[in-house]
This record gives sequence, C-alpha cells and structure tokens, in this order.
Amino acid sequence: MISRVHAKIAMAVGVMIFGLISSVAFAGDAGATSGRGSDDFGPPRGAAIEEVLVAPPGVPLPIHRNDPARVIVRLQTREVVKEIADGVRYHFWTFNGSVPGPMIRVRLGDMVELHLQNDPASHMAHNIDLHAVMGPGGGAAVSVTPPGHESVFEFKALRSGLFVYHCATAPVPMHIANGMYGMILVEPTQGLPKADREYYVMQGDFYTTGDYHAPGLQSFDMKKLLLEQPTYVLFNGREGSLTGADALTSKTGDSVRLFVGDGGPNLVSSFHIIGQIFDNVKVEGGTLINHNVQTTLIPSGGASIIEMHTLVPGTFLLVDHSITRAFMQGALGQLVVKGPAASGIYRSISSGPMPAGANRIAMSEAAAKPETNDALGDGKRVFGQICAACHQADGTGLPGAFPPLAMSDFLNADHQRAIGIVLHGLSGKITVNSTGYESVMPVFGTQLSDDEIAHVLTYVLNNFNNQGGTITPADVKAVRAAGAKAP
Ligand code: HEC
Ligand SMILES: [Cu+2]
Repeated sequence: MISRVHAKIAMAVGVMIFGLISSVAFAGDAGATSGRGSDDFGPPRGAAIEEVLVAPPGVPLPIHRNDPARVIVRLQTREVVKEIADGVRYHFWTFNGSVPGPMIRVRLGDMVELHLQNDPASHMAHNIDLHAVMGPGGGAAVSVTPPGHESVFEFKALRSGLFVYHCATAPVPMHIANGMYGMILVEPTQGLPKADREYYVMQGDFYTTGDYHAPGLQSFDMKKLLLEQPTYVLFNGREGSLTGADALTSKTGDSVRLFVGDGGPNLVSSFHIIGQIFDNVKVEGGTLINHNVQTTLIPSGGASIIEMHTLVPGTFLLVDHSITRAFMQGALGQLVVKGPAASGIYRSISSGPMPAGANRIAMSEAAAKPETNDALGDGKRVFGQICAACHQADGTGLPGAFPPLAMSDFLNADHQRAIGIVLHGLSGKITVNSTGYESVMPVFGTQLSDDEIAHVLTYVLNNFNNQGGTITPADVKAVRAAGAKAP
C-alpha cells in the first residue's frame, strides 16, 4: 500500500519536472514539444467559435487569441462535376465543393470539434484523416459517413504546423485522386509573423481515361493511377486555377506567405516560383526554417510554409520544377506583381536577336517606346518559357512533329487565326511552308493573359525572319470573345 502511494507521488513529481522542462524548451522554440499532453494548454476558454471557411486560394484570417478555444469546423463531402481544364470535365469528389477543400486555421491547444457531413446526393461513404490529429487514423476511424449523414469528433491541436487532411475511405488512392484533400494550419501560441498577403495552393495528380486536353467528360483511369502516370498535375484542382484573372497578386515590396501542400496521391512536388527566392521555408510544414531557398520539396501528404518578398514587378510562374508537369500537364500558376520598376534590382540592358530588314525599323521604333519594348521583352520571355519547348528556340520546329514559326507562311498569312491557335490550341492537318503536319498544339488561353499572347505573337512576327506586324491585347480580347466556347 505504502509503496503504491509512493510510486504515485514519484510519478506525479516526475510529470511535474517533465512538464517544467518541456515548457522551458517550448518557450524557446514553439515547435519543440516532445511529451506535450492534452492538459498542457488548459481547457478551451470562452464560447465555442465557428470557423469561417473560405474557398482556395483564400486563407482564413490570422488568429489573435491568447487562450485555447473550442473551434467548430463544418466540412461537407460533395461529389461534383467541374472543369479540370478548358472544355474538359471531371467528376471530382471534394470537401465543400472545392479542390483542395477549405483551409482550416486553429491555434495550438484548441479543441477542434469537426463535423463531417456527407451530401445526401453522394454515391460513396467518405471520412477524414487530418495529419494534425493524434488518434487512430487521424480521425478516419470515427468519421466514416454514409451519404446524408453526419459524424462529429473532437481532437486537441497538440502540435503547431501546416498539416494535410484527406479522405481515407477505401480505395484511398481513388478518393484522393478525385480531389479529396485540403490543409489545416495550427498556429503557434504567439501566432505567425505578419505577412501582407497569404495564399493557399495545393498540388495534386489526376488520372483521366482521355489524354491531356481530350475534351468532354473524362472518367477516372485506375490503370494510369497504378502506373503513377497522371494525365494532369495541377495546382488547386484545375488547369488555369491560378492564371489570368485568377492569378495570385502582390505589390512590389510586399511580403507574401504561401501555404503550399501536396495532396498526391502519388507525386511529390519540386515547388518553385520562377524569378523568386524564398526567404523562409518551414520545411515539411514543421518548425525547421530554411532560408534563401530556390525549390522546396513537398512530399505527397505533406506541406511547406513559404515566405518571400515580391521586389520586382512582373509575372512570376508557380511550377512543379519536374518541369514537364508544368508545361505539359498543367502544374502552372501565376503570381502577378504590380508596382514601379525596380531597375536597381533587375533591368534589361539589351535584348534579343536584331531582326533583319523592315523589322529593324519596327524594333528601333519599339525601343523608343519603353512600354512596347517591355512588351517585346515579355513576348521573348513567354516564347522561351512556353513556345520554344515545341517550336524550338530558333523557331524552326521539329520535322514531323512541330511546324516552324520561323518564316512561316501559315503564320504570316493570317494573324487572327494565329491568335485563335494560341488561345484554343490546334489539331488536324495543316501545311506550313509546303510541308504537312498533323499533330496537336495545346490550349494556352487559360494560362496566358491577353497581354502575354499579344506580346508573344508580336515577338514571333518580328523575329525569326517573319514579316513583322503588331498584335495588341485588344486584338486577342476580341478573338477570345468571339471564340468563347459553351461549357
Ligand atoms: C506542346 C507543343 C507546343 C507548344 C508549347 C506550342 N505549340 Fe504551336 N504548335 C504545336 C503543334 C503540334 C502545331 C501544329 C498543330 C497541327 O498539326 O494541327 C502548332 C502550330 C502552331 C502555329 C500554326 C502553324 C505555324 O507553324 O505557323 C502557330 C502560329 C503556333 N503553333 C504558335 C505557337 C505559339 C506562339 C506558342 C507559344 C505561346 C506555341 N505555339 C506553343 C505545338 C506547340
Ligand atoms: Cu472519400
């Protein structure tokens, strides 16, 4: 009897000492948390808070609370048909109708009360596994929910960081491949440093029976899934979800924080922004901070918190630097930075091959007008980043596959048609400089803005021994409006 009491006291003292040590370690580093248990943050205080969820790439507002709270999160699993690319539809399975599902934002020590409702129109049962949960299946075990029902469970947010959540109903890879993932941010007690802008981006791989850009309603392809050979690799579940009118935006001098995750189901992401360097990367969404990073590896089912400053105006491309995925499978987004030129950091000194004959005049005229010069510079950039992959850096194309843009009679004959080709793609038989081609050019109207299409075509027309000419953003806008396809 005595010895048992003794042991209890010894244990209590042990726990006290341990608690002391761990809280000292914790004060120094918000993430060093070994041994933190459910009572360390105290019970939730105040009235329960309903989490306000917003669609991606939106992020819930930062938390300014000094005490843990009970936070009620309501997610609904929904099976919806939406566009995965222009003219291509897919039967997505989602949390709250979006891919990724909404980002959840709570504070370390909060008690999260998660309501998972399954839309009565669903065909499948769904559940949720949150990587922020300590408990069997991350919640999956207690949240299997048939259509028209609701499951509720609670968990304490014991570790700060950025965590993926996903459906974990069999076959798990299929539920994830159909879009069932999102992220939950557990803020440290002192919060995150202030950022001017925050965005939420999640990569995922998609497997459709049709090829890339094959039009119409596409179904899920189990064989491609098993081979890990996706048709699409996408940010936020749709090609073009972060381009053109939907591009992420910033101003020169602003600090930008990106919450970037990878839902998978299969591919890891080599996340990179062309023309930016990340000041801080919270590696794998945890507490380790790396600085001055070019590309950060995001595991499938993992995340990264990226902080940077946008110093130079222009368009910066978000890519998976396994770069085929960016330019040929859709993993491409844009960050558009507005503001005055930052010529002390970046400026053009001289640019491009000087065109021959009449074009030289066009060029020198252009050089006199700085904005036109910028346009040609931008056209050159777009050409190098996109068109050169197929039409080659010198515009001569590849026999049997890609027609030449250099001295192309087809291109010079009809500028309107050229705009339409870049906007909507091209397939079927064409003849360029007496040679036949029968291949497929992808759609670029989603990932390129009117400005960029105008710039790249003007650049091509005034280079590679073409006949010159100018295409304005208004010209592109008109062709875009005329050719807009019904969904
Ligand atoms: C993924 C490969 C690919 C990329 C990238 C690409 N094209 Fe093409 N392009 C093609 C193919 C293939 C054809 C021919 C299609 C056919 O046979 O019907 C073509 C045809 C054309 C044509 C008409 C034929 C000619 O030679 O004049 C123009 C103009 C053109 N592309 C412009 C562009 C521009 C501008 C870009 C960059 C924004 C671009 N393409 C990017 C593959 C590509
Ligand atoms: Cu599911």
